[in-house]
Amino acid sequence: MHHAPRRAALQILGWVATTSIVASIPMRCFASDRIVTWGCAEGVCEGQDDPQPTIDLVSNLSSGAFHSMVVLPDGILRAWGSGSEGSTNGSFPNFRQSIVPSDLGPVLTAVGGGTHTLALLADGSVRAWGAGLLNTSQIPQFGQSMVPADLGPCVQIAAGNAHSLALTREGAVRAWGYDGFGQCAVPSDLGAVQRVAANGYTSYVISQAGVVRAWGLNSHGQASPPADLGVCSQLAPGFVHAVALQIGGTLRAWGSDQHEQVTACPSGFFLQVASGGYHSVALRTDRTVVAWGRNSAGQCEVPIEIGRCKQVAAGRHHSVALRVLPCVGDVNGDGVHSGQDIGALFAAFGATDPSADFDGDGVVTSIDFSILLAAWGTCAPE
Ligand SMILES: [Ca+2]
Ligand SMILES: [Ca+2]
Repeated sequence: MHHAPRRAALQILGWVATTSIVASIPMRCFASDRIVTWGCAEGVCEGQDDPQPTIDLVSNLSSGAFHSMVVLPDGILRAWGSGSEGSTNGSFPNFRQSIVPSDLGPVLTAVGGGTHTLALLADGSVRAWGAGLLNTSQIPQFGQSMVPADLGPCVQIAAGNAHSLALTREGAVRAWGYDGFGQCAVPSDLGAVQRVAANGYTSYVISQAGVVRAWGLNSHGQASPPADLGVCSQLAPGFVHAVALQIGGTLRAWGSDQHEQVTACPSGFFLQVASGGYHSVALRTDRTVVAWGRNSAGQCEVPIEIGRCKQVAAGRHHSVALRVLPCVGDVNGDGVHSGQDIGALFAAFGATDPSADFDGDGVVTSIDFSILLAAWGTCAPE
């Protein structure tokens, strides 16, 4: 393995990378040092768990139903999973959704639908590929990858199963692709919008005031946000449920509860939430990861060795997270050295706290403080 030296280094720091976390569920973890995937039991995945080649410095993790993507620092988009060059399993939808166009300019973000991919480029233009490059009105070719010629520069994008959404620089919400449930019929009274979101056959926005609106399929109440939802900053729709991150950092879920997507929604405080098909994944403020909902392929079995993360994403049968690489002296696990680490170390002084006990003698002492000072500034750049 060409990243064995780093694994060895992690082991020196007390990290032991393993490849099989839950014995009963085949999965591949630590496919790269940065990216961790889980779920993907045998027979329900085609490479979603295998970002190749190993990708290190990445940002803007996202997933479609059967594929995942990251953006490299120079704006290059990498994708893996179903619909790639290596797709051979006929039971998986192969519309080349994981094959990034070679002439794509620098990418800011990308999102995945059921079988298509949308990319927002640095110049504000939107590109799409995969299913829906044609509009045949036959599944799944509904024109969802036919970006409107008059779209203009955009600031955000979202993808449902077979439709696409964009928020233009001028503040308009545009939708195209499959409209069988009115998911492309953008309400005329949305007002100022800060975010668009989509999954399944439903579309969502968060207004500038933080109010969630939804339209399209409402088979399980997924398009009916709770009346007392309050101000929200993020929205993570699943296929027939939705989870919002409320302004105080708490989560609220609604829609289908068939797999306890709603009733198992965790309490506590969060930085980010993502939803796949029938499960959700969230990043707590301490950067640990929690997943709930349908666990048919192990998609909710968060690997215990995952450590702290900075972003999560979810597909139909898989989950994926971007790790904060562990480094000596990073007490709060945010990937950098700062005064917060010194404060956290002194708060744990004299106590048993593995996150600040760098020499592993079981107690936080001045020796650990000197180790922190010696390591100052050496965390890997994000
Ligand atoms: Ca830190
Ligand atoms: Ca110690």
